[in-house]
Amino acid sequence: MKFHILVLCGSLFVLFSLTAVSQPALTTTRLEDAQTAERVKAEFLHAWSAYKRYAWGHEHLKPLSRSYDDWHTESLMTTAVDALDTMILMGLNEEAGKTRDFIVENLSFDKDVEVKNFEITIRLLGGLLSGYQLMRDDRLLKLADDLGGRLLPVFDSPTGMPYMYVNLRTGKVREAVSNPAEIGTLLIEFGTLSKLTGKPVYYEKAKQALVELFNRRSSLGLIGEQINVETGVWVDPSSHIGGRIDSYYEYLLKCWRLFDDKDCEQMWKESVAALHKHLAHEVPSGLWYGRVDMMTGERKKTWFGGLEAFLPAVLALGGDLDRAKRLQESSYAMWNVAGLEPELLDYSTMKILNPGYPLRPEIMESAYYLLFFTGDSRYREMGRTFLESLIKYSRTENGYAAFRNVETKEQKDEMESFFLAETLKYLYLIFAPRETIDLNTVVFNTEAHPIRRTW
Ligand code: DMJ
Repeated sequence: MKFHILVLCGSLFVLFSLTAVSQPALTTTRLEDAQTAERVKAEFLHAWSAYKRYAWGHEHLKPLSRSYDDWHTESLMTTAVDALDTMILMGLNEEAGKTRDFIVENLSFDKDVEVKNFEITIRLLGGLLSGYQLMRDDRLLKLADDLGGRLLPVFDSPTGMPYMYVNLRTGKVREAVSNPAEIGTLLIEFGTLSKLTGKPVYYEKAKQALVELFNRRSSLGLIGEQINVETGVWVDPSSHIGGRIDSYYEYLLKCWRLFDDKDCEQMWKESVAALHKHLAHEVPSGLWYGRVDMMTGERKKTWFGGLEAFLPAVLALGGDLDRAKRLQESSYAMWNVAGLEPELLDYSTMKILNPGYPLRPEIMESAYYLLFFTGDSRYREMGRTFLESLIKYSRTENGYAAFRNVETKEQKDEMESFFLAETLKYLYLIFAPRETIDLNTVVFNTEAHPIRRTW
């Protein structure tokens, strides 16, 4: 059964081709959910208008000091590009049209700045590509192609695994000690760029990086936290699903689904089996995924945090609903220790180790995937908890503020672009009609930019 939804987008229209899945049945959205979706949209506009007022054209809003923060000496407009497709999904078409016009008229990558390849790829390249697919505006693809070409020198290492930094104008690269997330979270964006431009080089380079990393797994099938891309030697053997590793696993599964890439399928299946065997940890408080040595499998830490909370989404997408549900309950328990999510928790004691919270989206993302694949209203309840806590503790007069300490609720003068690109997008999708996005045909990159196989 096929649905076609026409979304007016300024003078353009966007065609979403959605294939309904057999389970669970599409349900009518209840009035309460529709009202909550509208509320999320209003909160998006509250944060977005503060960005426009105090940080327009810059990287990020600083909500407490009513100023902005740039990553480099010249801005790459990260928040504007990152937030563009959230506006489209929320039906804020006029605002999206204006933002798109501002981006194409003002954003240039011909800058003498040294950027972090991973962040620029997932936020800017991903945002431009999804914007292009949703708005059908060739100028966005042209910008993406220009950016992709400027990032390519990162892959010129002896192993083909990318350096961390590159100068957008000179192509000079730096920093050989990298990590699986930064090496292996590139193929959705570079692969899509190849498919849309007809230039195979992007796909080939990002795929080789992923395979080179996978090939350096231990005999247990595990990878570590840091590796030297020149020598191929592991620098830190700590194996987990948190920061520096997380989205490597996400992209193995998603690249199989998006590109029907059989190598990715095989790498995903082997890797996730090793995670279940060596990292999964059943303790009285539930199922968690901790930290082990990649070579020996010896358990090192009972740590889990906000970044780790991505895994239920990926497990649900891969069809493992049982583990996904149990792990999401653990993440929810972590959220409820302080009524906001800590960056790091010791799950053997339920004590918070790092009390920061930069407004991360992973726990909402997992609730959304589980809601989509199970239809269980439990995940809407979780969504309500997340939303209420954010409104209560994080909302400021001018946008939303991150936290230095979720226990004392001390705020931090920071609103990362992923709050608009991801956190509010997934919260919105939890309450919006289920058919807004079909997770069977749309693949979100790790920054929540929806990519469809239009090629
Ligand atoms: C985002 O930039 C992405 O989701 C990335 O995969 C992890 N870090 C942030 C959100 O936590």
